[in-house]
Amino acid sequence: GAKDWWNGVKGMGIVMDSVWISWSAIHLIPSCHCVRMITEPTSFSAESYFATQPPPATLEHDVQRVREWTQKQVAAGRRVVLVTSGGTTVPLELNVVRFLDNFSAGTRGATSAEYFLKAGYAVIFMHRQFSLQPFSRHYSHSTNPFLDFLEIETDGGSSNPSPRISVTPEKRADLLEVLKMYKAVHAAETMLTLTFVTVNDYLWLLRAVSQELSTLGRKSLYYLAAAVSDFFLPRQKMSGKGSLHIEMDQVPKILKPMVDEWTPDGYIVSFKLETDTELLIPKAQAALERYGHQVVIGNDLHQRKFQVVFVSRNNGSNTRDGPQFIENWLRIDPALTHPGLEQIKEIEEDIIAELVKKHTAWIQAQTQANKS
Ligand code: PAZ
Repeated sequence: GAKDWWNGVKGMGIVMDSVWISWSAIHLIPSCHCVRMITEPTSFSAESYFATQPPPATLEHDVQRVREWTQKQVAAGRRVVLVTSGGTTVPLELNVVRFLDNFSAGTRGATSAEYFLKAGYAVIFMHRQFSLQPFSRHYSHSTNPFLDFLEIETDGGSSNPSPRISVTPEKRADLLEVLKMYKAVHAAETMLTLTFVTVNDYLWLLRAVSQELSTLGRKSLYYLAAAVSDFFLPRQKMSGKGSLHIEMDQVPKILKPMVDEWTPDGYIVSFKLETDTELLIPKAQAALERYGHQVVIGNDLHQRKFQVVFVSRNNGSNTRDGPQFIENWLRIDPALTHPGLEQIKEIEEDIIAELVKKHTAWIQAQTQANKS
C-alpha cells in the first residue's frame, strides 16, 4: 500500500520536496486517467535485469571511447578511478514526461574527481547529465555565476565596436588556478566524461565501464558516489497511453556481480547515505559482508559536507581476536564549509587523501600476498 510505496521512495534517497513535486505531477493527470500505486517489488537479478531492459542508444559509442582512453592511461602507467556522480531518474512512462528523481547535485562526485586528478589518477567522470562537473562547479550558475565577475572594458568609449572583456581583479587568482588545472587535464587527456540520466542508463554504463577497466586490475579504483534509485519501473510495465500504473521493482544489487565478475581485481568504494547517523555503521558493515568489496563510506544527509565514516574489513595482522570491521571518522569544522568564505575547506580533499593511502597499501598487500 501507500506506506510501502513511501518506504520504497525513501529508500531511493528522494527528499520530501521532490516526492511531493512528483506526487502532485501525478495528481495533475486529467481525471479520466486512473492512478494506481502498488509496490510489491520483484527481485531482478543482475542477469535478468540486463536480459530484459534495453541498453541506452549511446552505449556502444561510450564503450569505444572508454576503451581507447583506457589504453592511453595503461600506456602512461596511470591508476584510473571511475567516479560516479549525481542522481538517477526513474521514468514513469514510455514517452517520458513524468519521472521520479532525487536531490543529488553531484557536488561530492565533481569535487572528488578534482582531488583524484590532483593526486595523479586518471578519472572517468560518469555523471548525471547537467549535474555539477569538475572545475566548472566553481562557477555554478546558482552560487557563483561567472557573468558576475566579467567586466567590459570601455577604452575608446561605449561606442567601441569590439571592447575587451576582463576578469574582476579580486576573482583573477582563483580563476587562474582553476583554469590552469582544467587546461592541464585537457592537454594530458586524463579525464573522460560520460553521462547518464535514468537508472537504466547508469546500470548499463557501470557494467560496461567496469568490464573495460578490469584490464587495469588493481590499478583501478571505483568511487560510487552517485545516488542510485533502489526502485525502477521495468519497461514492460510502463504505460504507453491512458492510465498511469506505477508498479515498481527493486533495482538489482549490482555490487555483487561487480565484485565477483565485472572487475574482480578492482578496489571498490561505495557510499551509504542515511538520515539517521546511528544506522551508518551497521548498514555499512552489512554491505561489506554482503558484497565483499573494500570500503563503504557512510554519510548522513545533513552532515555529509563535514563528516563521513570509512568502514572496512579489519585485515591487519592482529585480527584473530580483534574486531571484524574498522571504522574511521573523518571530520572537518562545519564553519569552514560555507560557500561564500574566502578559504573554504572541502571534506573531499581528506576523503581522497585517505583513499589514495588505502588503495596504495592494498595494492602492496595484494602484490606481497601473490609473491608468497
Ligand atoms: O551529490 P551530493 O554531493 O549532493 O550528494 C552526495 C551523496 C550524498 C549522494 C553521496 O555522498 C552518497 O552518499 N551517495 C550514495 C547514495 C546512496 O545510494 O546511498
